[in-house]
Amino acid sequence: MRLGIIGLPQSGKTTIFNALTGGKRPATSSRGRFEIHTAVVDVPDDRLEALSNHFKPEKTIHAKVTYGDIAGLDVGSSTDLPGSLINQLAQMDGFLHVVRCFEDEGFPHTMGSVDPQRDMDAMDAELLLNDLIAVERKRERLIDERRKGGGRDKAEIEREKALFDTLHQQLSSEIPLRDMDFSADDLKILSGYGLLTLKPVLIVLNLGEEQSAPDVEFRHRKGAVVDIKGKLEMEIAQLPPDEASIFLQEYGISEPSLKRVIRLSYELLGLLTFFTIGSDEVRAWALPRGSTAHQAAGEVHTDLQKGFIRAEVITWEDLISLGSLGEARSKGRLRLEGKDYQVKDGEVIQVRFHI
Ligand SMILES: Nc1nc2c(ncn2[C@@H]2O[C@H](COP(=O)(O)OP(=O)(O)O)[C@@H](O)[C@H]2O)c(=O)[nH]1
Ligand SMILES: [Mg+2]
Repeated sequence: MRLGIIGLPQSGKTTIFNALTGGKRPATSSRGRFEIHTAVVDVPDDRLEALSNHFKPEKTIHAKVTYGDIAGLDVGSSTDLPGSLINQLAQMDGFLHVVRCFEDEGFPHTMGSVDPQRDMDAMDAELLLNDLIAVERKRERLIDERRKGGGRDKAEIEREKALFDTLHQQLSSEIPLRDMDFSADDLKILSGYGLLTLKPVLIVLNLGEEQSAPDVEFRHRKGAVVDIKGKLEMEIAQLPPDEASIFLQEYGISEPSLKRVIRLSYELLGLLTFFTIGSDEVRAWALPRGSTAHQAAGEVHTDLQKGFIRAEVITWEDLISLGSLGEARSKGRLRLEGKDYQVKDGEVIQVRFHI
């Protein structure tokens, strides 16, 4: 799962990337220049910690999210976004949109004043415009295709045309595509187009040290807003753990602030977590909500999916209170489920398979 960190130049993208990843990239802004840096982050999970404390495996492996710090996205320029940038954005599963709230005279805002609502709306509009252009191009291609004939089934072309007409209508009324409800078939058609406003977004208000969150209006149905003291959190993320906890106390920061952003972005992507317990390893896995036991097996290993017979399922709490998979099995507390079983968040899964 890949999340792109976007925002205006100097909004604090690199700073927040460093805070999330414990990284040390210099917080310089490469204005106007497209650049991307990525890092993989463990998703914090108290349930995994509990399982690990209980089973004491050699290895405890977290579910992962990849963050990309994407520089070079600006608003209000008269030209289209560069293709290489759009390509990168299109490959993301969702966005963290960083909005500058901090005041810093050393780094004046490029628009002369700090105004979170203005910046947030401007970036939203930029992404929307980009989708509108893409949708218009697609409609023209469909009209061409219909005129020439001979290729695809006519009804199929008409169906796509109708879909893209609806998108066009929505975008023209400034509604991001993520706020629409699509059928699974429509989503399948759209999945190849990398439309940016279809992707989930988490607005991250980047606050100064002494600041509390300003009142901004997030005008859309789907998405969420969080605030974070970016620079302070980055500095803490780079301290050795014992110094970090002293620092946190001094500033009265509840530790989970970073954790909260990571977990929220995970939820935003519509993921659930399931666990596997091996002889030497306790592991958390990410899976889109609604996935089946068969898909969960495939996430762990293709052999498990190919040779899938049954899944043994139990909640993480029940497993801990019963003590072990063996105990749970002998007490008849491991549920046997088939291929199409929908996995639920927090379940421990053991796949029975043949090779
Ligand atoms: N005072 C203050 N400065 C910040 C904060 N976040 C970022 N900055 C500063 O703003 C400048 C731009 O930040 P950077 O992360 O490079 O922004 P980017 O261009 O969006 O990647 C840097 O000098 C940062 O140190 C913050 O929360 N408070
Ligand atoms: Mg940067």
